[in-house]
Amino acid sequence: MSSVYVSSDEIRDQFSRAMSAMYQQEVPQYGTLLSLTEAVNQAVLAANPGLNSQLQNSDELARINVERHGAIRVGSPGELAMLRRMFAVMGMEPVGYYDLAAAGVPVHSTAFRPVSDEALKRNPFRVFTSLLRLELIEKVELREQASEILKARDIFTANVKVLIERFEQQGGLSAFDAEQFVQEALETFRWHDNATVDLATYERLHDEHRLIADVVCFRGPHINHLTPRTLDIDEVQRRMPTVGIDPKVTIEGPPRRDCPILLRQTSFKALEETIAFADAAEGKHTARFGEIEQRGIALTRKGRELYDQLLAVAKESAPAVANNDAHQAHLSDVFKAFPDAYETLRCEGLAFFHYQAVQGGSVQGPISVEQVESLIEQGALSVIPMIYEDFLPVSAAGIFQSNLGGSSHDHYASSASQQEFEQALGSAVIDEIALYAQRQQASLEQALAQLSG
Ligand code: OOG
Ligand code: NI
Repeated sequence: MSSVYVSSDEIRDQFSRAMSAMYQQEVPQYGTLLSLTEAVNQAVLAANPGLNSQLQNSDELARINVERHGAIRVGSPGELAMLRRMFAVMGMEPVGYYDLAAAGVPVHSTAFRPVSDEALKRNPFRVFTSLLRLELIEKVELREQASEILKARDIFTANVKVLIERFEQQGGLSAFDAEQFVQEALETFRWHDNATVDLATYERLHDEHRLIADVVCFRGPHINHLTPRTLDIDEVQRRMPTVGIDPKVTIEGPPRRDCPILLRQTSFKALEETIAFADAAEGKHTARFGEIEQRGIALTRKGRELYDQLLAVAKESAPAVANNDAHQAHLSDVFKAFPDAYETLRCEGLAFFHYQAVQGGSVQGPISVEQVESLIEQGALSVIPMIYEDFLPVSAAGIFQSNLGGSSHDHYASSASQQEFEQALGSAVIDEIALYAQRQQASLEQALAQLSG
């Protein structure tokens, strides 16, 4: 790509900062949560010099304070396909398929995110993107009405569409165009406190499912949360009430461990906001909330199967009282079956690592797999945990549910349809586990080449 163009990594970095600034203005509690997260991260780093240098080694220290994920929900295949093209300008590709219908939420989702080591280092900004499954609305008339309403809207500005096409034709954007792109793209995610429908229509859709009303009744897919990454989610959860934030009851995902795995998340409940409806009636809508996450090591398919299995065991034997302390104690108990030392995780093929050649080491000739183990023992090769960059369907459902006023809908037949999702998207989604495996393999090959070079 010619240097007259701004890199996609740069555009993504600018966009994620602009989005964060906009959301801080829209939802002041998000700013409070950012400050709390930063304070906790600083305290954790100060108390753990070992963690500090581990994060520095894996290039994560630099990214931790810009790291966020956001979430949006769209209503039609056309919207999803255009979003794919918009995120491509920022070097973000659809990774993973998440079926939420099984958990009573009528959507299926992917995460747009950067995929290469380099791009992730620069800014790992991700957007969890859900497509409403109108076919799951049982009442035919309501389904058709929702579809008509969605047909009438265009969630993209005219200029952003021109700039996306220009990017696709030229293979990049100039600095001037990139700046325009960021501003125009931001419009798609902005909050509007005026609905496109009258109050009665909103209420009918809301009665079917609050999420359907959220997607269908507004001009666009407002960003519904932005999530900073913390190094100690238990501490943030504990401190949330001290800054006036009311967290959801339990932290989603695995329990606290010496070697954190996958992803732990918690959120604060969605705000009730005043809306002007198309018939001039005033009403309330709740959609936007705050969330924090703590990320750990990425698991192989074998590791993921063990995680899913233990999570299911924990759910079946869950304590009657649903408070976080009891929930976490029970999880920790069940997860004793999951090895909690990096060396064991690696040797048992449960998790992914980056390999690095240690300076000064050198080996003659080609290197066999058996030698890799002895190179690690000798200290010529070092291994660094690879961070999980994706999401978890059960946790995501928990985050959704905590913001749907507790009304659960368990009547959606579990009918994952990745094919339909990909058809709407206009491309296949990338298999996240294959991606971690490729990155691990590439790092090993590079390290070995350095050692034998
Ligand atoms: C998305 C909820 C899922 C996560 O981090 O798992 C999510 C939504 O509410 O639109 O954000
Ligand atoms: Ni989220």
